[in-house]
Amino acid sequence: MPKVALITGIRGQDGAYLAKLLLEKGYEVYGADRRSGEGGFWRLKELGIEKDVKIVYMDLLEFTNIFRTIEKIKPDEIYNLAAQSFVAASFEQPILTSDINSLGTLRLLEVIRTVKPDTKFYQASTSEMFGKAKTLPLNEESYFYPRSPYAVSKLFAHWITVNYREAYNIFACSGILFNHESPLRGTEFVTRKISLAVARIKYGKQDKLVVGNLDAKRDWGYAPEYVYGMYLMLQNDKPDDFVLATGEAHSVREFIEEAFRVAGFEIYWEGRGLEEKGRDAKTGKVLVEVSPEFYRPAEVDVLLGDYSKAKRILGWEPKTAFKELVRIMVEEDLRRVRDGKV
Ligand code: NAP
Ligand code: F7E
Repeated sequence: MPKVALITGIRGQDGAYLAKLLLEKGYEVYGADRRSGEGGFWRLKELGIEKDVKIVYMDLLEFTNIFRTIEKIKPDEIYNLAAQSFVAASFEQPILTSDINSLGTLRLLEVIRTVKPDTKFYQASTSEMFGKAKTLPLNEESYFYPRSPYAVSKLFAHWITVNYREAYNIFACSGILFNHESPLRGTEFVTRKISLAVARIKYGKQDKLVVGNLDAKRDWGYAPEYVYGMYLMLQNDKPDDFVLATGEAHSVREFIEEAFRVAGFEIYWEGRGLEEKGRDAKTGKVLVEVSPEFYRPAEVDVLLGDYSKAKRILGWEPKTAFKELVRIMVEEDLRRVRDGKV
């Protein structure tokens, strides 16, 4: 009998990569979809697995819906990847963000406790929970100081996962993942916004890239490697919490410079703050501008992770370094734009 996995957030970046991995491992994979519109399965299509994932309708906002789905499927493993995951939007929709991310996780755990307590549970926690970090690098013992409604909502989900493990002996793991990116990343996130803009600029379909805080630093890894870490957590002897990261931080500015380099442009910077501009070294043309529209009410300046526990216990390590990640993303977007596939 194949193992049965239920992935919430199947339309998202991680949902697609994780589904592919679990299918390759022989799992029967169910993907929970809240039916947010047509065209949303493009990631499963790009990975060639849209016919292999069994789609079930399940929204984290509706308890009875979750109850019936889990009762019917009886999954061995649940990966809770569904979320209102865009930090900027969480400032506009804080209550919805909490309902989905915090209470949605609790609803799932309550159903597991009631219906199938031997289900292994993975919670998609985040480095955003560290927020205004006092010391770097950050590990499982570091202090949490969330800086957005998103981060606060995820902190609730993290602790309720720990609590259900301790109170009810549920095999529940919290993966504290630092930013992980790929060509399947949503275009609202800064890395993919940059890679797509660079490709469009290269092919004359866009004039410039407009961004917010150029100095924010993140620990950016490659998403397919991170979903493998999620899988490893649920195969471990005992449930626990793990940081997955690369151990390197780079700024948005560096990401932009490297992305343009991959496409054959050299950028130089001029001005400061909102007046700062990135120009093409050959022509002087403005290719990058800054707008307050993309600044956040409270920013997380820098995140840098220490993945030594995951390495020691799970044997997990990141393989794709920063420049390689940027290259993968920009080259894929160059191909897509050239072939009219965006
Ligand atoms: P993503 O691309 O934004 O995908 C999230 C998915 O959740 C979307 O497919 C969305 O469905 C679904 N969803 C939203 N609200 C829902 C609801 N009420 N009921 C059911 N499904 C709902 O996110 P991702 O980058 O793959 O990240 C996966 C998870 O890891 C998220 O929980 C995120 O917060 C967390 N995380 C991500 C990173 C990262 O760097 N990527 C790092 C740490 C943690 P629709 O398509 O229908 O909108
Ligand atoms: O922002 C700055 C922005 O939106 C990264 C989610 O997956 O990772 C993600 O959250 C940084 C921030 O990701 C723009 O202010 C500058 O400092 O790509 P992002 P995020 O907020 O780090 C974590 C780990 C998650 O858990 C989340 O779900 O880049 N930035 N200019 C910009 N950001 C965006 N989006 N757009 C800009 O124009």
